[in-house]
Amino acid sequence: IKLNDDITKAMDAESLKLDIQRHLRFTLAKSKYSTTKWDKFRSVALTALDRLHDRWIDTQEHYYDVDAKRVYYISMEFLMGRLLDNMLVNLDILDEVKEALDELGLDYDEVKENEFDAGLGNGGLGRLAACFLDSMATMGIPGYGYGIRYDYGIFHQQIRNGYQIEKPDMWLQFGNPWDVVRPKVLYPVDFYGESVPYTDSDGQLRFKWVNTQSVNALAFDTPVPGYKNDIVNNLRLWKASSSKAIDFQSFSQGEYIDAVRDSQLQENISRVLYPNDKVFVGQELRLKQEYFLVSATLQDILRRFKKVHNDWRKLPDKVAIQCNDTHPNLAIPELMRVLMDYEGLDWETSWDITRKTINYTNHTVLPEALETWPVPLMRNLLPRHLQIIYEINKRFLNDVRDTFGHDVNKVRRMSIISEGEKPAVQMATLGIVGSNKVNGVARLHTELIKKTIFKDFYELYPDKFINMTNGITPRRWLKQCNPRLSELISEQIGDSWITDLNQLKKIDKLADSKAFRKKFTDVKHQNKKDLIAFIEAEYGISLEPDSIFDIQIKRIHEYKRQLLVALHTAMLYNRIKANPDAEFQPRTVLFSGKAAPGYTMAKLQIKLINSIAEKINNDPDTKGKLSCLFLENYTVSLAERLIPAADLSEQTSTAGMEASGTGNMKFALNGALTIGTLDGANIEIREEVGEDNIFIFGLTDEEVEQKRREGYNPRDYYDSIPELQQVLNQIRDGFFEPDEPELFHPIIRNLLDEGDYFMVLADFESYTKQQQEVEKLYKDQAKWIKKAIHNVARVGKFSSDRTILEYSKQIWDCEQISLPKDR
Ligand code: DL6
Repeated sequence: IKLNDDITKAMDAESLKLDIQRHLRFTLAKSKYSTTKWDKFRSVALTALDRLHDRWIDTQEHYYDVDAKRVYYISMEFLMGRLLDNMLVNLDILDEVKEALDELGLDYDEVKENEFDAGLGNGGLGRLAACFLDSMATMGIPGYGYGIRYDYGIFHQQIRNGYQIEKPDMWLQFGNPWDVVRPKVLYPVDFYGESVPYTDSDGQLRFKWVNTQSVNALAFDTPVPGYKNDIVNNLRLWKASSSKAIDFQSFSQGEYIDAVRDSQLQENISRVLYPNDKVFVGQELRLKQEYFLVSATLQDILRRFKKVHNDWRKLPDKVAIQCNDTHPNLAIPELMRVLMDYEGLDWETSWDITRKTINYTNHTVLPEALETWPVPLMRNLLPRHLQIIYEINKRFLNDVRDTFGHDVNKVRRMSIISEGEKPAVQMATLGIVGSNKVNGVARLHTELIKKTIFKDFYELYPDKFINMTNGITPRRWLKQCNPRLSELISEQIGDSWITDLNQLKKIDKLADSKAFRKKFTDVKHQNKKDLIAFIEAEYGISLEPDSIFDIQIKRIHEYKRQLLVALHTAMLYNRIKANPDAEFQPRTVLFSGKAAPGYTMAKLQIKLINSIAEKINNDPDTKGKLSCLFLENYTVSLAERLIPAADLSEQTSTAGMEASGTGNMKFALNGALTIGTLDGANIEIREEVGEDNIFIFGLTDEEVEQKRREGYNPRDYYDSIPELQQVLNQIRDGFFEPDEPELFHPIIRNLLDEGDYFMVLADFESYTKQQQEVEKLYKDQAKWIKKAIHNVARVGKFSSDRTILEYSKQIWDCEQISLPKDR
């Protein structure tokens, strides 16, 4: 190989080929006999990194040069998925890399399969953070993601005999090719100890946090490129590293295990992602993780600020912090602590700076998800923070009394510390009191938080609450995952839609063109065939491409109501059995999603879906008519395969319970029609695509509330809907699980005897009626495809670029930046 500097910079296929070969030989030291698949992937990743690092340094230097206001997105979760495609697309060298690999006798699609998904998140909240990173870089927002580099991300799900089994996620087993360790970016994070008062040289009462135990946070950086704009932002993830590698005293006494045990325990902080979605687990290790993230991140942010500024009052002009849910809300007492205890500022100034700098996003109204840390736990782990929180609360409640008078109940409801037998710190309240803006993630959700969980606070601070409807990045969720549709669109309207998704409106009128519809249909058909081939290879099941691909993929949770889809599927099966010769609209029902390991009901629902699927798939009467499959181990990569092939997107949550949803946006953007409730962002999707182009069913959030108030009896529905009764009886009597006939009794009890909290039965009839409309429409392919095209054309609003620009203008008050041309 002839080496010259330029091959690390040039973007043509020939140079890329040379760089890939160079990395194989000189970085990885592999011969043609020893090269593995992983090496091939890594050498391509390293080739991309050569180009990324250059732009990364330039971008970061430029932010200093122009003294940019920076945005810090702090999140316990970043569900990044695979990065290779994204890096190459945003660098605009995907085609060249494909060509280079082709010349080397390698297939790009095979090479990219060797990357592990970075699954450092549970679901929507973590994936939103990942979409936001892409949009911040693409929109020229000086954004930084801060999170934890878990050794183990979301568990690997296996389905064995229909049950979910959790296995560790070994994403780092060969190392992470994308990140760069920064051994010198290492901060101590303290825990335990006590807060002691002293008087400073000015006679001021101050506090010192002493006798602490300390862990180090070590930085790992991943480049985050914008789309074709040379900007490369940074995702910094912290790994816990022991402050003393081994205890030399015990080591020298030969107690080797004891010597390493302590350091192991300290490093457990970043060992594993908590796999719970929407349920608060009040474990000390989780609180440690949250503080670990916040402390290291603030030290880093403030160090960067201090490099060029010496007036702390300027902090809100140069720094905006966004807390992704309440998990990082300890940033509020932590910033107060640093400003007062280290920088010597007074309370009022520190409070003013803190409140102007920090913002908090709420992602759920479900009460069981709200974080409330027991006071004794926090006192033990973070005594100085608890003291600050008490002081914040004292002052805040004085304001409440000043505004509302001595309304004892109100004061109790609004207190940051809930009193009673088990006093606890209310992290959402802390977030509201200590922040500049609080936002919900879809219009209905924001209205609901103002009316329900945060009602008192909305009365006190009406201007603090703001809506930021979620979005998804068009790079990953259309350009990358659906290259056929992307090319078809670009062929018609050019490719400005990639960074300006409203441009898709231009294809709206093409719905009337037969020729365009034909091409659109072919794209969907090919995508379905790709998925069919994948499923055939993985599961040995063959699917019918002309059937409706009816897909529900998301975390398994009762409020999302996978059960509704499962009951409907079982009902369709009964219809086939009752009338095997009748005409039947073929349908393929696909599910995927993980249940929290301790969520018994959700896990039982997975088993039920698998039992129903088994019955259907093994019955010759269903052949060519109905198939059902639960795909194991739902990941970002699996979503990228499924969404482009979908005809129907299932968004069936009980109205009022899904804050936004983002899967709903991904499906519509890829030409699937939605069947959904008036919940979360479904409402805004309906508004955009038009009510003729979406199947809405079920109770509204207000009707749900009314029914709950007035008394809801699910048995009324069981008694009056024969097909529903039949399915429920079958489940109860072991029809789908003859060897264990009572297995699903808890599900039936929950629906019929325990009040059916999520109102599955109340919405069943309306859902099945809309499903009939689906079938009717699907038979008229011209009409169906027209509506599918309208969906693609009209969902531009749901680009995360739009969301990020709204945050930038209305919350962060920061500018879009572009790099100088002559850099
Ligand atoms: O905002 C992102 C995402 C929404 O789209 C989902 O509707 C919502 O359920 C999810 N919320 C959470 C909250 N978990 N906790 N805590 O994951 O956020």
